[in-house]
Amino acid sequence: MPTKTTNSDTLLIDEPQETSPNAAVKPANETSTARSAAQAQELTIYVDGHFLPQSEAKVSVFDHGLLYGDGIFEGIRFYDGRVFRLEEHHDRLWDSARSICLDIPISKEEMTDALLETVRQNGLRDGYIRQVVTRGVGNLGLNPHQCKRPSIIIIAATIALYPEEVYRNGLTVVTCATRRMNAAALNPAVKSLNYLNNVMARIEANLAGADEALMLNDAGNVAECTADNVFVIKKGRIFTPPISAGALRGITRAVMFEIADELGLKITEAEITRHDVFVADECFLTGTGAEVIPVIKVDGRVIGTGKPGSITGRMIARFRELVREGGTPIYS
Ligand code: PXG
Repeated sequence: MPTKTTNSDTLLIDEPQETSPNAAVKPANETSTARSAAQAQELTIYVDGHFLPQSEAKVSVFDHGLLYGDGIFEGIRFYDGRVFRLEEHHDRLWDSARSICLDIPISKEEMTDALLETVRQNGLRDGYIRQVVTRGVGNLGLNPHQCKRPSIIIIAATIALYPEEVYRNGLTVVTCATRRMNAAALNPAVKSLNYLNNVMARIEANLAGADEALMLNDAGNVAECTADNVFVIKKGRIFTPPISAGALRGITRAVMFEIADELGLKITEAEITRHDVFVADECFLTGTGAEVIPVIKVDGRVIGTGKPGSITGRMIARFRELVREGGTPIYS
């Protein structure tokens, strides 16, 4: 029997809906009202140097990003009019690009300008940015040599967080059978548009009625969750899998090391087994979407007291302060 879940996604982009094609059967005045209401709700999207209403923001069906998942992305947050850790996200985007031999056709400075302008065009102060670079238009063969120019897409939207009670009560996680990709097949450090490995894991979590899936690597050790890094706490010490275990070099993960330092706590990168998770005093996940979120049950085992632990609480509290300190100003 599936356990009750929070029934929430890490990332619930508040996407304005397009009018249904069936709207045409409505009386003329109602139709035009519906259409203008939908247009008023439309986001402005950046596509290859143009700012377009979302209904016109399109890429070719011959784009290899669609045909093969050939491309890369970043998910970035902004808080109170400032982008959090933009430089780190761009460094990772450019590293992903280099790794897959994709030349991003604009500079980091130009990308920053485009990204800030996209947020401004949408008049947002708090939200989430999806930055995508596709391989571009090619032919139906997978060889990218025909793809002459990568496409850049930037979407800025509001984001629905997990409800606040989840941060107070914690998540339920299950280990999934889908293993995190082996670095020799496709290095999980590349934030590629091919997220099917994670999607399959996420489906397993859904089928099990859990909030997230714990992904193991080929050796059977903990790698990460589908869009989050994993931390466990035992006797006041914090542990997280090393990058070599198949964990993404998460930007929120790196912030945890900074916060731990500040709080006089130690994070050790170590091989973590499911047993280590089961017997942990506390467990939490980190990611741009989820931020820092407690886990209270894994594979039916209650973690610690079954309530988010005190160290997790301190990490969350400091993280929430930190995201409002500094950052790249959007409106200045
Ligand atoms: N692991 C994986 C596999 C990820 O994709 C993280 C860990 C956390 O990294 P950051 O840098 O965000 O702390 C990620 C991040 C999505 C989505 O659409 C996924 C991520 C980020 C934003 C949105 O679910 N992945």
